[in-house]
Amino acid sequence: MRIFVLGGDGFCGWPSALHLSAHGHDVTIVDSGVRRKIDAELGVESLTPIQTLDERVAVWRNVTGNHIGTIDLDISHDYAGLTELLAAERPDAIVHFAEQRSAPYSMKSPRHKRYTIDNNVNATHNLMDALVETGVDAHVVHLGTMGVYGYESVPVDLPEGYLTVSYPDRDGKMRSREILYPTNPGSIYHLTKSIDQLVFQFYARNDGLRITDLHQGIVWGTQTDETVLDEALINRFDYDGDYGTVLNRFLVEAAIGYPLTVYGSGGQTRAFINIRNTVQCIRLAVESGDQVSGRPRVMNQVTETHRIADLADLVARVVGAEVTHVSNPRAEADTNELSAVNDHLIDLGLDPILLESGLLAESVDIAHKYADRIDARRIPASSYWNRERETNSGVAAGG
Ligand code: NAD
Ligand code: USQ
Repeated sequence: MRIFVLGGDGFCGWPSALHLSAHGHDVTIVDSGVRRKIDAELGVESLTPIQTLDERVAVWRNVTGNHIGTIDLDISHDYAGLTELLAAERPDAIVHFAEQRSAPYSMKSPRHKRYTIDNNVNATHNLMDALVETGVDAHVVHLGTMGVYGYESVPVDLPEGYLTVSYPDRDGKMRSREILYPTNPGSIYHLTKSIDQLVFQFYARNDGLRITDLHQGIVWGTQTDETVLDEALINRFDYDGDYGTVLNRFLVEAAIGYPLTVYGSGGQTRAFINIRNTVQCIRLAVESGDQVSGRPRVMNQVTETHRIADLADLVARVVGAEVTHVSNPRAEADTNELSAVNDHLIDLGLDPILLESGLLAESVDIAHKYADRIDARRIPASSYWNRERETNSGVAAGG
């Protein structure tokens, strides 16, 4: 298939592009490079030394003989460029990773809130609008997030996107219908994924666009079968207070003897998935596109759930580290339960890699190998959800 990977220079996009290419697909990466500019803004670098996108695809070609095209395009602001590209190339499928994906970055300041809304909502809407304008019948596979469901400790296994609700009509007769699961986002970033869902619902109904929305959990790990083929193909690994996700942060912290930063009680339960499973799920979603018609297909892209405090204990045990509880910069439930159905992807062939698989050792090795690239000053959180959280952190409000 001819596949566009929007955001294909990022942490999930790069290994997904390689995986799709390795499986015989004709891949083109579309990326504005904004994530690398944000690294510069924050004064931080990936733990792993990532090459430029041009170097990466050249090495991939040398190693495998496969060509991956690259297009430098901001899909949120260059609508004309996007329509021209779609009309010229007419892809069969489009994987849409191209959004600002950090919750803390989205909450840093009024500017960061507006940037995240502007970038993410326009990216998704421009893509829908451009598909309609050009008449390209590409299946869109979008990365959503488990966070759209919120963390309310409901005593159910979260369904995949839709909920059947019953309510009395004005004559008291019970009616029933399926609705999008009520969304309860915990950050501006998560809010954009909630808005994306409504955009998809509209364009599927109004224009018959074919869309799969993957509600993915927190991704851990770095390498995949494809990125290990050459050091120049290595994947990004974020560890800073804005972009580092919790398990990868704990591994880096352990590698340099920095006490593991559990926010609050650590009673928050979250969903997780290994990056090797991410790339597999993307391929399974793309290759099953002919099953998608009518309303958007929603699949929960998760393999397990864990309490943050348990993860810290696990890393402390495996790597040997101290655990510390710091004041939570985020306004979120201190404790919650979470369980989610993932039947769709399991039925398509997802083979879950669980934390106990031994792959943790791979990330530990990477953290140790590149430990001299870690800037410990970038580890503490520097983004607060509201004034109260900032005051509680001991940092002067506004500072
Ligand atoms: P990332 O920041 O590493 O990659 C995103 C890529 O998109 C970057 O290369 C960036 O330059 C590009 N991009 C952003 N805005 C763009 C625009 N307007 N035009 C063109 N390119 C643009 O993020 P990631 O971790 O790879 O996440 C990819 C997607 O998966 C995101 O939508 C994110 O919300 C979702 N997701 C990620 C995780 C995770 O744990 N990393 C979990 C669940 C969902
Ligand atoms: N946390 C800590 N210590 C840390 C970092 C985080 O205790 O050092 C806690 C947070 O308070 C939170 C949990 O760990 O309760 C998860 O935080 P995270 O930064 O790992 O993940 P999150 O902000 O939810 O975002 C990440 C990705 C995002 C994706 C989301 C999937 O950055 O793109 O959408 O995971 S999910 O969480 O399932 O919605």
